[in-house]
Amino acid sequence: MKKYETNRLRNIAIIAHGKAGKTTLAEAMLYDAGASDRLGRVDDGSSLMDFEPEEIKRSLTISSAFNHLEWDKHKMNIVDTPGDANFIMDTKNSLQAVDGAVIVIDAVAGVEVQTEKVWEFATQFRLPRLFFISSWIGNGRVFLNHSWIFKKFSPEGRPLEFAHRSRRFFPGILDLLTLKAFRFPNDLSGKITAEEIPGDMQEEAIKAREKLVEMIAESDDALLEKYLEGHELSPEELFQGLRSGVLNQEFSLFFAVQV
Ligand SMILES: Nc1nc2c(ncn2[C@@H]2O[C@H](COP(=O)(O)OP(=O)(O)OP(=O)(O)O)[C@@H](O)[C@H]2O)c(=O)[nH]1
Ligand SMILES: [Mg+2]
Repeated sequence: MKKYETNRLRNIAIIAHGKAGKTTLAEAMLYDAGASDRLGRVDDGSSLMDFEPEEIKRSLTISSAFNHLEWDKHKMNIVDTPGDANFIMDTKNSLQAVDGAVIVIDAVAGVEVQTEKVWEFATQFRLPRLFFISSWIGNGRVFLNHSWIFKKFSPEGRPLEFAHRSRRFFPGILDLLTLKAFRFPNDLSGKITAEEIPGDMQEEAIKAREKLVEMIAESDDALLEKYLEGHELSPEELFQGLRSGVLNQEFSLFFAVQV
């Protein structure tokens, strides 16, 4: 078995309200990283994470499942946790053993009872966290109208991505760091194409990027000084700022891709 230095190991839990899409996200991560050669699905019982007979029968996670993948020379142990209220203590137990958490929020349902519960657990264990917005239905507005998610959990949080509003482009995202539009294929080929952001969305994206960069700059004195002097922050500086801001729990970031 391949060995990894401890600084290249990450234990990450996926947490959320029931049915938000945790297992589906875990399956997509495993597939995308090449840890699995097929995309497991909860709906047809082919999930690698929900493998217990009772889980397959009920199409839901009953106890935390573990799997790992390699990404950028790091080993990531992924813990897919239950979101159903009956099994939420299992989730709490799993959170004691991880370095960070991804909180999945269904774009349509928004913040639900167990979302608040798992947020409390993550706070209790002082875990750095990211948000992942699932189940976009081709309408970027859904996400924009969810600014109350930010207000509730992370007033300093910012989106890294917007959903692309154009039907022609969907499924796709606008990446605010690179200011590029990325289009996902409708198959599982993984061939993502990058394009310019369309004119009618540019102003909005640029404004959102300015706020994101300001937030990143504020997380680090050296970056803030450079930013206030009017210098551009390099992609590496932005990345490092994002990383330390999330690790120090100064802010959370919002990703949104699963459709
Ligand atoms: N369209 C769409 N459907 C999704 C997405 N994510 C999950 N689903 C569907 O939502 C349902 C629940 O998904 P799961 O991945 O089992 O959700 P979960 O959060 O693991 O649920 P529990 O384990 O019961 O807490 C399934 O029917 C999925 O196919 C998404 O991003 N888009
Ligand atoms: Mg599940």
